Amino acid sequence: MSTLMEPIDSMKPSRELSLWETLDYIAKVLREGAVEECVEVDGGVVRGGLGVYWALRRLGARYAPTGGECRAPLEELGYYHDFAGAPGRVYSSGVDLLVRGLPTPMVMLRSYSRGGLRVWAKLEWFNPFSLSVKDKAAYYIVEGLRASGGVGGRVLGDASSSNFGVALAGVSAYYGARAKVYLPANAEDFGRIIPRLMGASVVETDVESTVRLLPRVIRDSSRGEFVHANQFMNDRNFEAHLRYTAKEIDYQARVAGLKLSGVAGSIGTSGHMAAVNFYFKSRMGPGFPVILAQPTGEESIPGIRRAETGMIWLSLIAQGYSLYDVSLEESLEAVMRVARVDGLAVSPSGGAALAALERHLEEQGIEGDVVVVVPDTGFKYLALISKALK
Ligand code: E1O
Repeated sequence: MSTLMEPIDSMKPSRELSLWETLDYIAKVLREGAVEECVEVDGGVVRGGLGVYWALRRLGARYAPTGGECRAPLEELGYYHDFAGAPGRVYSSGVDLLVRGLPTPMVMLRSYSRGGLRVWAKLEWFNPFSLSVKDKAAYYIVEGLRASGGVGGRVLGDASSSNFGVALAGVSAYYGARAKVYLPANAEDFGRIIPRLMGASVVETDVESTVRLLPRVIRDSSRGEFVHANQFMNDRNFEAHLRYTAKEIDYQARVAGLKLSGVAGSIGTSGHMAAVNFYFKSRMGPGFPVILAQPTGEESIPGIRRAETGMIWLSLIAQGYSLYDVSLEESLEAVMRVARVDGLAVSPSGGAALAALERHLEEQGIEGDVVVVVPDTGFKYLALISKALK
């Protein structure tokens, strides 16, 4: 007997399960690499198997099993269909490019590969709006707002170290909304200028970190000035990276025949790396190495901060990762090493992830294929990089 499948888009859930109610189902689906339960659909409405339905929907599968044997491997459920691409790389909009342009490319780094280890950089600057990993969070958050009442004519506001503000401004412009971006004192020039170019308003402050801006953002949004996108708490940030960044790495490892033996990255909201951690701990087992970089002590590395400053998904969902303190100097040394051997200019946060990986390798070697998420390009951090060259 075979399994009957129906498109998830054709089903309406009888109620919504939150991300938190769905996590165990997501973990099970990833662990098994298959679904072993049917979604019960009655007149187009999902009556039973809501957990499986929401897990598959959140992971971006196209079909759900609805009858027969009720067992199907993920591939047969259109699980990787998100990455089918666009013929000729021709797109109807920047948003279309952002979504159907995925996966972002992965490049082997000669500067970090050695012996039985190959290190792959996943280049998130190939996202079109902010040229950074933050496009995915902004897009997914705005999609959520569009689904619950629309965004046209509205103002979408948030605090950002720079990249998320640009991404929010770009996606908002496309959907006829306006962004309002609150920046800390150490924001980058591009973070002050590009959102304005995209029609956003920018509030420049002398507050020293993005999280410390939140009380003001929450106060202004509760006065009804704007809708708070809330990259630090909105679960759509985490979900975007579960469905995209993490699943992309999974997909890319499969098609390239990699022996995936670890993933490294850096943390700001923790959206992307908490999702990567949850995904691969579920899929590969709790011992799968996930290596995270945080800035040492009081040092500032653009876009990232220390775990103890509070990151919802990292503290509540992610477990068993290895966290390394990385200095700005070490980050910039890593940026230089990649630039001089591979000819690629990665961001300081990408350098931090590589420095954390290097530290991990000194403590316990890894063989096989390790993916390092590079959130951004070095082209945006000229002042910092030119100082490092002196
Ligand atoms: C890494 C990250 N590298 C760069 C960021 S501070 C939040 C955010 C912003 O407002 N920047 O732009 O947030 P997540 O942990 O997924 O990514 C860390 C250059 C960044 O800009 C995040």
